[in-house]
Amino acid sequence: MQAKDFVLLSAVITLVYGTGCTNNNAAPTTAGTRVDTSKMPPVETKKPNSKYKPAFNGQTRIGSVKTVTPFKVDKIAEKLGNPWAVIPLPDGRLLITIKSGSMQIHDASGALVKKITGFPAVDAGGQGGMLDVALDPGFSKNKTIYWSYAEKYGSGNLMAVAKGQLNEAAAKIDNPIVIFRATPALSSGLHFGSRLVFDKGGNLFVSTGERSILEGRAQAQLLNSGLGKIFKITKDGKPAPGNPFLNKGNTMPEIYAYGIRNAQSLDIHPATGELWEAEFGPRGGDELNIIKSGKNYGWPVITYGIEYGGDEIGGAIQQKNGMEQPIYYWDPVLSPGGMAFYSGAAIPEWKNNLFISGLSSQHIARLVIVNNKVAGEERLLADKNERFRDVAYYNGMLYAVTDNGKLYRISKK
Ligand SMILES: [Ca+2]
Repeated sequence: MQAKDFVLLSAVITLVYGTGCTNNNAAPTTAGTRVDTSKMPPVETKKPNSKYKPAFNGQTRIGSVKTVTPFKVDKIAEKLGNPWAVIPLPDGRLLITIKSGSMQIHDASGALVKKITGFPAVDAGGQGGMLDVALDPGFSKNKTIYWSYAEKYGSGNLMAVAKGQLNEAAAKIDNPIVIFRATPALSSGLHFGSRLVFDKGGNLFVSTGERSILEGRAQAQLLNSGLGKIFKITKDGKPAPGNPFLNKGNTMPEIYAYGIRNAQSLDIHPATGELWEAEFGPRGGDELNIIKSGKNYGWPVITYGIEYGGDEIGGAIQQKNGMEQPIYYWDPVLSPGGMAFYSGAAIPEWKNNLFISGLSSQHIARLVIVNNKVAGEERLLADKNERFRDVAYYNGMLYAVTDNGKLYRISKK
């Protein structure tokens, strides 16, 4: 073990398990409960799809970790149809989007409180439909919400972002208005993204995909196309001040970062304030990235995956100057739905860990993060045999929705 590895490992042990003298809230700290992640085999045991090598140690198949604090998993609702997103309201109730084109509010015990209608029509074929939702930072007073959806547009379809106000009874959306469209429209039922997350400055990050078809895939590298991008917009859908491609000629000024394949996963790290993203790659190339202004995340030029048919992609390269490396990747894939950082102290070893819902992988990935690298991975709820579409954090608890219409709560026992 090299000196730098020892420093990292010590940091992992300290972060995950605390030290007896400095952290009274830490999990049990006797020597027997400490886990040396470098000696635990990775959670992934299947053969990788590609023969590619990671750019650095720990970029894939990190050692596994295991939660020691007792926690419980409760299925608190089912038969929700196709829920796509779950977010907490300020009072702890849950706002859930339904892919067919509506939303509903459930109380903290899972009971349905209200169905919300009145949204503009969604294009609910394939991966399209009602997608993500975010609350205005002033939601408690202005009742404004923002949502993303697949919209029929021109002769094709695209991902649009709209906003409106929940009416007094929270049963209808008032004044719905589209504030942004990820143009151009193409005809495809796939890779719409998307997630919405506000930054501390009150601007909205929006992720989208490249629509899967080759015509869209190539546009992930083009700065005059809204496909395969991360955007940063104001509450009115204008380019956010300070965006990297403002006034740069033939560019879309709402773009914040590019070279994205299909990102259904965004959250802000609670300690660093940085934007984290996970995206569906090709076969064996799902990625975790930290998104920075103006950066190129490489798709479809560099990737750790191959086509689902087995062919290599482009020049079959994984690294290129001017293109960002993922901080982690999965081969075989995770199929990342939504993500949420755990920011509370109820389960101390989870503080600032990242949880990502897995679709085809059928579990929730828990990632221990140290110095912006993945330092340990655990699979949660793998016994449920569910495609996890989204995960949310609220007050020490995690909530997750599945494609099969179930709502789970994960909390300290
Ligand atoms: Ca990438």
